[in-house]
Amino acid sequence: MPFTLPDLPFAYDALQPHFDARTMEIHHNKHHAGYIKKANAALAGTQWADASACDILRDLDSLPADLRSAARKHVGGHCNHSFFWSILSPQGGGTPTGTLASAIDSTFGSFTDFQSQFAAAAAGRFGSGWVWLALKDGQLSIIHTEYQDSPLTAGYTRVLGLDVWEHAYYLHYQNRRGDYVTAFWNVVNWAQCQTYFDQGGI
Ligand code: MN3
Repeated sequence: MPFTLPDLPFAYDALQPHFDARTMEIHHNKHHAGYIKKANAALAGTQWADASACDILRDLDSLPADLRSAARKHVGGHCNHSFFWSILSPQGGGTPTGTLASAIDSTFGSFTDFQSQFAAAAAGRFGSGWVWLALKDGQLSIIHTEYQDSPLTAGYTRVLGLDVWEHAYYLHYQNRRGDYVTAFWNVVNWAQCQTYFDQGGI
């Protein structure tokens, strides 16, 4: 089955005023859809045409070099954005609870310390990429990836992620990436992140 664009679990304007409707619409319906179109074109007729996006990214080195480059960009873009939509919610924000909250406290010091370190990683990501709260060997860490590289390719699983490409914030925040990161905390679906954490990340 070729990849298809997943519906957003909320309306384009549902995350306002934090993420504006026009950005969400273009981000989902143009950018994410574009990655899917290019991923499907690259994989059509190959043995990976029916594989899951995550499986491809976990074993990217098994692809021939010409396909690997396209999959890294476009399957990566599809997988990253599908995850991103899932951890956003109009009812989001607040703080994590339960075992994820405990793990964040023990790893980073406190939730506030975690937020500071995550924001610093987002600010330090030069150019386009993503910042993640990721798991490896049961250990939480903040990592960042360039372009559409997936944490899965580096052996991590994901608990939380933030797209810091300019297309994710430029219409509303222009060059103010820090303000976008601050706004992000108001729309994080911590219940979903807890679900991912419970399963060892996805
Ligand atoms: Mn994006």
